[in-house]
Amino acid sequence: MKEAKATEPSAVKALLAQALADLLAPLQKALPVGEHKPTVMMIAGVNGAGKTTSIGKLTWHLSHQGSSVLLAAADTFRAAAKEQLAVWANRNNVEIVSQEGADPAAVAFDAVTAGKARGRDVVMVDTAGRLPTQLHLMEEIAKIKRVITKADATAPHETLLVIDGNTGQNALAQVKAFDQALQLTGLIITKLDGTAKGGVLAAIALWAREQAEKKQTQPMAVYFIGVGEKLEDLETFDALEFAQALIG
Ligand SMILES: Nc1nc2c(ncn2[C@@H]2O[C@H](COP(=O)(O)OP(=O)(O)O)[C@@H](O)[C@H]2O)c(=O)[nH]1
Ligand SMILES: [Mg+2]
Repeated sequence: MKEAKATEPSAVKALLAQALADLLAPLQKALPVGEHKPTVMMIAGVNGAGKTTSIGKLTWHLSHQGSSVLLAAADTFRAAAKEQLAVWANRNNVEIVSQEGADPAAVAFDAVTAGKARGRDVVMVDTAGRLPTQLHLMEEIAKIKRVITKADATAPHETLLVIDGNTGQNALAQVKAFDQALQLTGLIITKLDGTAKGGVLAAIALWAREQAEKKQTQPMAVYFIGVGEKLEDLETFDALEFAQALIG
């Protein structure tokens, strides 16, 4: 502020938004689709974060870009979960792989195998919600990932964590725990259509930068934000827009 001789509140706000945008910029990346056929994505997160809804919206987004999508109902804990995903599959007019009373890893395996056999561009694997403290469930989701790799040695190509934008600082703990279990490649932040602004993303960006430096890798991406419950309510992440909305 001294350097820019900013005294007006609006000028200070703009500088703050720019500083935040610079911090978030490395997270802004386009979701790569097309390098692998199928591109296999698994979607993880706590209960109610918006995993299934985001898969529905992402299916719409990718279909409109010309990709053929296959969904895997690997949330086998609740009968309703499969039906919920089937509703999104119907809305998008895409196929879904599910099994009665099956093991989630087996459903994921079948879906990846079917995606290859049917020549689909994208396979998305829905999973049951779980808390990082439920260690047996964290172990189970790591197993789902390993079994996906058995169906396709290069898969999963994306391992995404869905975070509810209302979560606050606990979101960072979620990112750390799911990353440890799954080596996340990206995030989707949901419910940014309400009062939530997703400020915790600043802490996540700092952590992601540290991790990337330590491991000499690219930081994980924030691919999309959820801004409602309809098919079209998914937007690609824009660091500057996000920062400006946060500063207000
Ligand atoms: N307003 C709003 N609601 C959302 C958004 N994403 C998901 N939801 C709602 O959050 C609730 C939980 O979503 P769901 O996809 O079932 O979560 P899951 O348990 O992670 O699969 C549902 O009522 C969704 O309609 C979003 O971006 N905005
Ligand atoms: Mg769900």
